[in-house]
Amino acid sequence: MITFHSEATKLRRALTELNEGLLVAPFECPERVDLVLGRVREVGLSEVRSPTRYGLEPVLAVHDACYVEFLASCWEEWKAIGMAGEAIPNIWPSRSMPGRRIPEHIEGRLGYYAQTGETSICANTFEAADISKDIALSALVHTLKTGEPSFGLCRPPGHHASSDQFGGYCFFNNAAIAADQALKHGRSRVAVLDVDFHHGNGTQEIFYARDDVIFVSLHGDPLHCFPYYLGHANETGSGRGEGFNHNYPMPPGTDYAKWSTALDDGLARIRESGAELLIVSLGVDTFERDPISSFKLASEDYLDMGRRLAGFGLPTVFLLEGGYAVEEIGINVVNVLSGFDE
Ligand code: SP5
Ligand code: ZN
Repeated sequence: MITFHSEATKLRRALTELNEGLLVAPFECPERVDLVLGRVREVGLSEVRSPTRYGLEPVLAVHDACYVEFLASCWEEWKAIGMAGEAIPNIWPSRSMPGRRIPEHIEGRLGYYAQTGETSICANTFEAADISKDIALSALVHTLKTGEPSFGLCRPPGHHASSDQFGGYCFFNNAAIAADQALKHGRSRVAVLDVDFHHGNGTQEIFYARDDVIFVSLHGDPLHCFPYYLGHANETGSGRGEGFNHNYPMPPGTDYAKWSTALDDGLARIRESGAELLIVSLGVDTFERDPISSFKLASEDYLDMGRRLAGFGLPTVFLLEGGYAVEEIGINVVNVLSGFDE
């Protein structure tokens, strides 16, 4: 295993997250990176390398150009008109007001490009998202070249980011960008397996009508859990993509015995698809003491998860998504990776 990491992921340090009606210190904080990296070093998991820079072309292959431009300039524009705090969206195009024209005012553009209100845009958000996707691409390229597994210590995470909207702490969809580039490097089908507690709505949206990327997500049932409006079992893809999207929604309280049954089923779908590469959207917010989630996985379960993924036998790239019980995030992430390496 090799780890890709950059200190620059910590440049985004938002002050606010709207949670339970209060502005709190964000769960998705830079300290997460230190905890995971600290554990990688503590157990001697792997060499730690800096990412290569890949520019915006791979981003523009999956994200809308005006969305990328918005992310690049949002914070400066927000400050320029004298807004007092962080850029927090508070109005959106909605069912009764679909929003076919993009507003000029930054407040209107902010809502247009936002899915959710919990994620504030602050200084260096774009820069951190840009390096996060470079970490993902560096991990991908390493695995494509060597066949060896790799771990991208991505931050901010990516799986909620859709082609033209940020949300759920995500700005660029690292896994989607990597999957798309794997195809451009000659793979004909790639799998994204999303084990984060939350449905990977962005990844699903990006590949929904495509058959070259199979998306499998195990997550809290959207009837009860964020992101609420996508992730049901009957969302199976559209057009040529029909049969290449598989959701495994599970109720709050789900433990590893039940969760791992869904994992095995999802892996069987990936096997049938003939995918040549596995990208794992690795969130560990399925942990029993995660502060914003409700599954019941224990630290040792992550070792078994890693072993099962290794047994699957495809070249594998792990990309960090969520996981917020900060003291344990390092242990749980590295347990997956060590289990894989056994
Ligand atoms: C990458 C990732 O894991 N993003 C998750 C974003 C979730 N943000 C909103 C969570 C709202 C949870 N509210 C639960 C309150 C429980 N006390
Ligand atoms: Zn999550």
